[in-house]
Amino acid sequence: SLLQLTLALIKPDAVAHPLILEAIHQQILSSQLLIVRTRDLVWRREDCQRFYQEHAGRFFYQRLVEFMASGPIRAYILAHKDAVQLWRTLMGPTRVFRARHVAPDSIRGSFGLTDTRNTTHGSDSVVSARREIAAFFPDFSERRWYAEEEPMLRL
Ligand code: DAT
Ligand code: MG
Repeated sequence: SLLQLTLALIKPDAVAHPLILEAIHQQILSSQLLIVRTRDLVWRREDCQRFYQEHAGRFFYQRLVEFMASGPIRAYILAHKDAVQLWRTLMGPTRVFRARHVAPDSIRGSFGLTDTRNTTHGSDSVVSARREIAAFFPDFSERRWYAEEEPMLRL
């Protein structure tokens, strides 16, 4: 079956600490996820606002936008037959208290600081993954990747 793609982000709180950044990167490498593309950047506030549009109006929206634009982040396109769910499982629950109790060995359970500064992002569906990948990797053609690269990775 076809490999699925997801967007993963390492957020400013985790990128700011080289050992945590490295630990998360190693968790990706030692998982079954394949790194398709990666990129380091600082996000413009307007791009954050657009990316998190679904949360506009929530009490944490402003805080979230400020935080995500506050320093360098790392973006990955990851592939696996169940990439969306696998990466979300590795991350653990959104909120830090729950992450520490329900999934203490997950990335958020291990390194999350608060409900906002929770180390990582992962797309929540194949549909949002497509939109989110396009936002971070405008030159990436999913169609070409499925035609030219995916068949090789699946061998
Ligand atoms: P996820 O990142 O697990 O997909 P989400 O889409 O519900 O979670 O929210 C996006 C981000 O917004 C989340 O990673 C951190 C922030 N956030 C969510 N709920 C929050 C809350 N109750 N308090 C503070 N920040 C929150
Ligand atoms: Mg989400």
